[in-house]
Amino acid sequence: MTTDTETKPVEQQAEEKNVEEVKEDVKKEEEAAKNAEEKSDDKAEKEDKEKDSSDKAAKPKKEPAPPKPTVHKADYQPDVVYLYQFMRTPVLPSLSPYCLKVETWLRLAGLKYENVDHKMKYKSKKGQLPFVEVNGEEIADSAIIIKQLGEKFNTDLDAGLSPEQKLIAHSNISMIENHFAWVIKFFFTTRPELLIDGFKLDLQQTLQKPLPAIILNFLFKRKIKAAAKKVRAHGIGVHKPEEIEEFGQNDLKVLSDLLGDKQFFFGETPSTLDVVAFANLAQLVYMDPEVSYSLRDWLLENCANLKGFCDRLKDRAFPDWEEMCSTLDLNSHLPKPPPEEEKKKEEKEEAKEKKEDVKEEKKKEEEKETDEKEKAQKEEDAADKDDNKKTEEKEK
Ligand SMILES: N[C@@H](CCC(=O)N[C@@H](CS)C(=O)NCC(=O)O)C(=O)O
Repeated sequence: MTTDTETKPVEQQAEEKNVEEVKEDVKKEEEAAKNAEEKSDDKAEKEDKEKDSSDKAAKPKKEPAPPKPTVHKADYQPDVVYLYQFMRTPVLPSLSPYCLKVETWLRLAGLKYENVDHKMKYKSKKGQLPFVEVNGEEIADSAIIIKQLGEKFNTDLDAGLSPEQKLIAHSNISMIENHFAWVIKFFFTTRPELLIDGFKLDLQQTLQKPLPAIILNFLFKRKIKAAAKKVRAHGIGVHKPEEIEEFGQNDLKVLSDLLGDKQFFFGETPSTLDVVAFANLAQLVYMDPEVSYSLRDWLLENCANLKGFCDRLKDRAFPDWEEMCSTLDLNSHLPKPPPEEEKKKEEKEEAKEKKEDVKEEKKKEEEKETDEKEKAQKEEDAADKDDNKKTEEKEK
């Protein structure tokens, strides 16, 4: 009797072994995440208990030690926002509309920020991306990030809106994020090739795992499956694809009519609604045109003003868009340290300038010395002359 293993080719056995190992890793990761969640619940419970007992005792207490920073970026600069998000793609700065929303907002608000190259290792304490760290504190969820950073740095893109415009903004942001975004997620999760080809993804770079293609595909499909479950849980996923596409068209029509021929939704200056609309529409508008996608084609045909709007916001917030998509650099907005050759050249030039400065200084000192010598000589001559004159007068 032969066993199953004996009858399979060696390569197939190796691949299966790899897949099994990855499954084991993924299981471990999931357990670690669960433990972290439980730990954080336990911690909260412990903190509540401690608070209760300290309230009861009501004794004067020692000043508590300042809390230790619980952030990943320990060497942070004060007031710099550290953004944790997904990797760049060759067509879009981020696959996630929530990450693109935060980065676009940071740029329009003019805040100092840096993307942390975390190699897809971290998620927020809420288990998602994006999150930010600022002055040793984590803030998670795109809407909460924008609200809290706006308050902290006194920036509000909506300060110029009337109360009625604020209501319109609120309801449209809600429509985009709680309805339209799920339409897009439905298509991405039922047709993963839309994501892979439409965003020209290299799975090794996207997932930041140096694994064979077969394993990367397995991991990616696993993520897509988990996302598809969420789409069904949202409720939209129970409908037929053509019905869901129509839902998407209806939302796009609302946005297109609201925008009309204005530059941005409320005039010439972008507001938070512009940021949210851009971050979600960009997924359709900038997807590789070679990849067929009927909702994108419908948008371009029937809502041309939305494409113009995306281009305007992109130019305003991302002058380095082409660079970041071609180099996949997370921080193309930051000045680069000079490359080694340039650095050497600069150092040489600095040394040369210093040498010349020293020479000049020496020359000046010598000239000063000569001047002083000449002056002293003159004074001496004058004194001699004076003495001679006095002696002559005495002799007379
Ligand atoms: N409400 C959150 C939504 C963020 C969100 O859904 N993030 C997704 C990616 S688009 C995520 O991190 N999912 C977990 C995962 O990919 O593992 C926000 O606005 O930031």
